Amino acid sequence: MSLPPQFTLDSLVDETIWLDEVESTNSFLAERTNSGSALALSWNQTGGRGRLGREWVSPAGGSLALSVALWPHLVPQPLTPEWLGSVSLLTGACLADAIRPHLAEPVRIKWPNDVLIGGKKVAGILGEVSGSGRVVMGVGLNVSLAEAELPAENATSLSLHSFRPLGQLERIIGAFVGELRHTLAGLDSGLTGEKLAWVSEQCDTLGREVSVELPGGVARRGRAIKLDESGRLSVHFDDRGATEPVEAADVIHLRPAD
Ligand code: BT5
Repeated sequence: MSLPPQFTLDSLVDETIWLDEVESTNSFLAERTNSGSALALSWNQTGGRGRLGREWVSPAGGSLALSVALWPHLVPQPLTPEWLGSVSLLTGACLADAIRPHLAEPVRIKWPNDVLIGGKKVAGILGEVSGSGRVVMGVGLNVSLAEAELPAENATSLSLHSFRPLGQLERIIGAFVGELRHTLAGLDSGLTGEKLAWVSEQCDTLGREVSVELPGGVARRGRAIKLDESGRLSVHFDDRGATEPVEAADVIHLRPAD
């Protein structure tokens, strides 16, 4: 890695670990006993995990798996669900912000954990807490996948847009990790003020008609109104005529005609 001085990864985390092959960079960091911050990266992740037991597919060499074991001094004790929810959202916002200067197209986030280009998923985020209380945020980023290599219908990759990987990817990673560290400082009080406004601005879900798929398979339609201080999405549901916060769910963006 030859990052510009302000983005030197070694100055941002205690350890940077490139892995030739790994089952899951999240599991790798969660299982380590070191207590500092760390970044694990691999171009060859063989058993990537998504949320709710789903699979994350990283075709070798074209999709980057990276995980950050968060800086212990920035993680509140005890951990609260509000803080964790906020950090997952912020991680997506930090990544989108780091990618944006390198692309001509808008880069947006989708609640709760996707980064989108042109409405398609270029990255997914998985936040986990290990048995020892270590918080690991994982990112799967599709970098140079060709159309035929995309592992899911609504997927895209950076190089299918105006992105030319060499050199820029290192800057994106450095800017992402630096921004994440900066953003986590002072988050104890929740996602408030400028941080909430900053994430909301980037969130493509807000203002849209959505279908909210709740655990258990129930889907409800409504309009996404706002994000709250815990990173939850407030939805005005058509069936009840009321606005309610949603936390563990998937959201489908519906076009006006749906
Ligand atoms: C996510 O889950 O989007 C979180 C993905 C996190 C992956 C990273 S890689 C580094 C770290 N180590 C891990 O083991 N995991 C993390 P979810 O919202 O549940 O989305 C999963 C769904 O996205 C799948 O069911 C597919 O439909 C789709 N999908 C799978 N692979 C994809 C890809 N490469 N690009 C776009 N979509 C994909």
